[in-house]
Amino acid sequence: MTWHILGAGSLGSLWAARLASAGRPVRLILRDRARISAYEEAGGLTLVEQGRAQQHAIPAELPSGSGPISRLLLACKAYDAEAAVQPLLQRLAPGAELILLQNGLGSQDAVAKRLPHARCVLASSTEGAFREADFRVVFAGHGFTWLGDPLQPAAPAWLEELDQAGIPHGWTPDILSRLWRKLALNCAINPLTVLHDCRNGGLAEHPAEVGVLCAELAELLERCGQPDAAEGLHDEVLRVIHATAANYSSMYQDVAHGRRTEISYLLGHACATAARHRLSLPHLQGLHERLKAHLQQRGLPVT
Ligand code: NAD
Ligand code: KPL
Repeated sequence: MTWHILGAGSLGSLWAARLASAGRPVRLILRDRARISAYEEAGGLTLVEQGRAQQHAIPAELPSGSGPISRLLLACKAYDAEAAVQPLLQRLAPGAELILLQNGLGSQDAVAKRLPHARCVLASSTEGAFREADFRVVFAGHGFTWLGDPLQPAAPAWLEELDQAGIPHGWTPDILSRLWRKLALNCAINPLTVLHDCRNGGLAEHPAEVGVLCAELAELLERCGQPDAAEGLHDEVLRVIHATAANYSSMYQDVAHGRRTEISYLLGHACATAARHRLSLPHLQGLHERLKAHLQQRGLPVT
């Protein structure tokens, strides 16, 4: 079965190149004719691994292309996900499966609501990749991708294809817990690195601020039925700060490059969930306000 991949960015290109190298049929879905022309001019996707570049001439098509789609990897940013699936609705075959690779929470529900007849598999990834140029992606760090379907615990047969493609992954019956845990880690670290203008390790200078955020995030996770995601959160945040001390967080990099952030699907989602549960989390809400003001000052979207 063909893997349709929407989003030839960092993670989409990584998956596309690995699946194509393993002999799986892959087709990229690019936004418009201009992107298709640019792609053709580039001669395909280039993946750089350990300094070695390899080009993959994977066929590309428009969202309005003609063939049915049975398996779709949605590899765009959370804020693009709902709009990105809209033009594909007519093409989805009965029983189609989507893999939603978005970080944070909120976009997955928005996509699933538009596709009541498709299976949505959610993913939470710690793989690292970045775009060096258009259609040229650098594999930046080994990670792992958790996959799961909150509505259907049985693992799909195509996981075997991920094994063959060398995509490190695991199937979990509790993907929401994984997504909440990552969201909490990202909320405790990423906004503070932006506001303090520092690498992850710089947060070691702000232990009280980190501690109080972790306590509020753990309270939120408990209240919204995710006690496992709350377990040992503060310790893990400290461990990640230490282990990734030299790195700039993904949100820091987005802001530094003048790119839109996924704030609405991280802090925004956490604060909206707290409000729905009538939970007062003053530090988290204050952080959200400070981050929005910071983004606004730089002309970046606050959603
Ligand atoms: P990216 O910006 O590199 O790539 C997204 C691609 O989607 C872009 O090429 C964009 O043009 C394309 N796109 C957006 N809307 C589209 C549309 N309507 N039609 C066709 N293409 C469209 O993003 P990324 O870094 O690969 O991130 C994807 C998701 O994975 C994010 O939620 C991110 O937080 C998460 N993630 C990324 C990494 C990483 O290392 N890059 C690691 C873990 C998680
Ligand atoms: O995932 C991250 C990111 O930068 O987005 C880490 C390294 C965990 C920091 O939150």
